[in-house]
Amino acid sequence: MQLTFRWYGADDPIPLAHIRQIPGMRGIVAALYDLEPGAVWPVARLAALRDRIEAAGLEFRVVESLPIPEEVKLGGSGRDAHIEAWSASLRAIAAALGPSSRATGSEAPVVVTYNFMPVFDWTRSELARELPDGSRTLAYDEAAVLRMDPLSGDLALPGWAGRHGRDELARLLCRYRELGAEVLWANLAYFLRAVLPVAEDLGLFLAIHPDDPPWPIFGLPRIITGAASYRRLEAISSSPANGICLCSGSLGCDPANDIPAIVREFAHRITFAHLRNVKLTGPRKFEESAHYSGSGSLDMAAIVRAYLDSGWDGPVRPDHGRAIWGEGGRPGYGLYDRALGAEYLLGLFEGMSAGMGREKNAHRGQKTL
Ligand code: DNO
Repeated sequence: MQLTFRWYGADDPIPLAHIRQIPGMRGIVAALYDLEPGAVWPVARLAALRDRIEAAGLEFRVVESLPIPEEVKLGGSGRDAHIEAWSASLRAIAAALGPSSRATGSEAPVVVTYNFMPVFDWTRSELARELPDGSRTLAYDEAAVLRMDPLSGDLALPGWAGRHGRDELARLLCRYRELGAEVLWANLAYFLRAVLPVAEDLGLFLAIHPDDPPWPIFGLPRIITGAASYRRLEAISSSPANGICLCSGSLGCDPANDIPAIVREFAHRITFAHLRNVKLTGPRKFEESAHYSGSGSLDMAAIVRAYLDSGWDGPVRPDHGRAIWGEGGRPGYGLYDRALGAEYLLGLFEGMSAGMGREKNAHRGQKTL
């Protein structure tokens, strides 16, 4: 596996040099975050980002995310032009990072993460809940979310830039509520049938992020919620580019999702692994915990075991961290707790893969990670 870390570019208070000091850290997960959904990404800006990351001794092979305009998800009249623009950004990504770019020394495939969540990306009701150990974390309580009015203007969601004005947001919510899950699926299929051949030609791998949390919110449909969704996704296209970003923390909020079983069933589709824990505190209620199994509800060792048993290889990132040791900054995306998470994951992978390869390599004294 390749250990990676999400970095928000020039706006990120965390220097690349600090990320470089996390043992085993190999790659940066980044994007052109200042560009609006629908904009074509310029090759020169991607190349500049790549150069900056490489100058810090890291590699840039994973894009998260290339956002999809609402008109595509809604199946609106302008969708073809937006899909063409999205494909043009794929070409730019391939030119800057892909096999046709200058030699980066990396053989790792280039992955492009996206999601198909209407309007809001990941949603929480609290951004800084204090835990008994004094750290602060993101939390979700369905009852609190149901009391929120997304039109009130003061909704502070971590994954939502609030880019729509009140009237536009009201129109969007209305259109999605009328659309329903089946049409959203049809619109995803339409999108994938257009972009997968482009990605495949360019040698890129897409990675759809699950809906977080994996159930409808504010009456909006959400469709990437567990194993059944992945079976349906695979039925749309068997292209190798039709990949999954398996986020243990997002799917793990629903206790019906057995993450190790999902990893085993879909390892061949997983192009990017987000590994984080979550503590379920009641029905549709959870707190983001530290990565360690003992801190949350997921058995992280069983999840890593499922990846290793499946012979899976690919980019992995620690996901959200708590705010610890007085660190402020972007909710979920500080340095310290994610670095602890990275080391914990590295330990699980190293310990288990050493165990698995011991018989094979013991006589040669080889490292097996
Ligand atoms: C949250 C992230 C998501 C993810 C997008 C991918 O921390 O995992 O915002 O980047 O959903 O498109």
